[in-house]
Amino acid sequence: MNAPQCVTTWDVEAVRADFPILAQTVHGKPLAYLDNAATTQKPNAVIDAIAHFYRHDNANIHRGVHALAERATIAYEAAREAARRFLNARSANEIVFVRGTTEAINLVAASFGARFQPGDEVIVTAMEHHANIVPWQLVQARTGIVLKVIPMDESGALQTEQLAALITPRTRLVAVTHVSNALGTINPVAELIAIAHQHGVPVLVDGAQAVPHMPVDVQALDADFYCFSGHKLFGPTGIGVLYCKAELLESMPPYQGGGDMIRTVSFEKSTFAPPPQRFEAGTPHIAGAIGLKAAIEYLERLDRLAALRYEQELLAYATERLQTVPGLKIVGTAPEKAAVVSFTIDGIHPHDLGTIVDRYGVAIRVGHHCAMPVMTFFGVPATARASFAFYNTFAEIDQLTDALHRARDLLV
Ligand code: C6P
Repeated sequence: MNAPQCVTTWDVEAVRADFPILAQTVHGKPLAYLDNAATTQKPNAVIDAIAHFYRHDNANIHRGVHALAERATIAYEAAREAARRFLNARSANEIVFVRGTTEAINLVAASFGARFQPGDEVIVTAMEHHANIVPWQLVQARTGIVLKVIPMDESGALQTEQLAALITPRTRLVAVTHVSNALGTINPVAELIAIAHQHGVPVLVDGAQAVPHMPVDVQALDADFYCFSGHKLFGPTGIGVLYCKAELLESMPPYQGGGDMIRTVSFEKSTFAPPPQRFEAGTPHIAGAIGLKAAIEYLERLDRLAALRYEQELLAYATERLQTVPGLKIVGTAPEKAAVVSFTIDGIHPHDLGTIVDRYGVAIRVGHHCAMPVMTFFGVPATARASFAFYNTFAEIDQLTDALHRARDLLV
């Protein structure tokens, strides 16, 4: 298969110029950064926004009356509005800033989960990241809830039709990943939400691997909770978003206590601020929120549908090219996939693969990808994973394929 260089109008070289880190060599080879599901690289717009904040506006928010405090507060709240726009939430009050997807789910588990009773049920999918399994197991240990799992088939596609049968009058939440980080599977979340809502059950969507690839509209999905991490969206680490429908968020108790989340405090009793402040105790990651806003605005300047089409071409090309490597098996072949390819090569441990391709300038992730139940399902201890962003190129896929051929020559 020849690289389909001209299929889309996507100007990948122009986009790459926005990401200074990409223009480097590693071990004397051009860097091919194919570990975007772990974290994405940052455009100049994000780097500059963070530097600008610390150079000119740095102050704590919501507390000061001085000029810098006012500027920092306005910038932080503008970031909330950008996140609202990005997800098409109805109100900025439905946007809670958190450290990332992991903290978002832990917040929901601790706060919304506080109402669960022994025997109540939470339903997840067979392809969840540990971040959407372990918080529910912590609730389970405290409260005695039951964790149920929607199965997937041998391709890694979710058996969506199984959901209705798993729901009972005790089901309190369905918590599903939008896109699997280990397999790339895109789950039909609109359909899952519709099924759950027919039974009056709210739905949490882990959007960590979805938002970097596709536009998301929480109102169109009718998601009750939706969360993502800034660092996987070309923004900074340590900042993320939990979207929650206003009426649900209003009904939830605080997650952490401290400054900036209260209305009144005495030694006898405290009363709490309304959402989202109720859920943002302490000084938040102000610069992170400002960097995330810059990332969102950067994405808003791109043609995201063209980016998605381009990534799908990268996925098709990588799927074809990688299969020229003898003994290579792709793990996760669902019909609907984001640009993620997990694979094994007979006779080579994925960690050795990762180390060797790094010598050829190629960055991929190897391991269980914090999705051990997925590895167990496919009967492998680990996989190698190439995950793409809209700044990757067909030439980088060739570079990966060549490096894998060499690894095989060396090790098998
Ligand atoms: N997946 C990966 O390499 P945090 O760490 O909180 O930003 O995101 C956690 C998380 C939650 N859900 C999904 C679907 C994810 O993919 C991740 C992070 C990275 O696949 C690191 S393990």
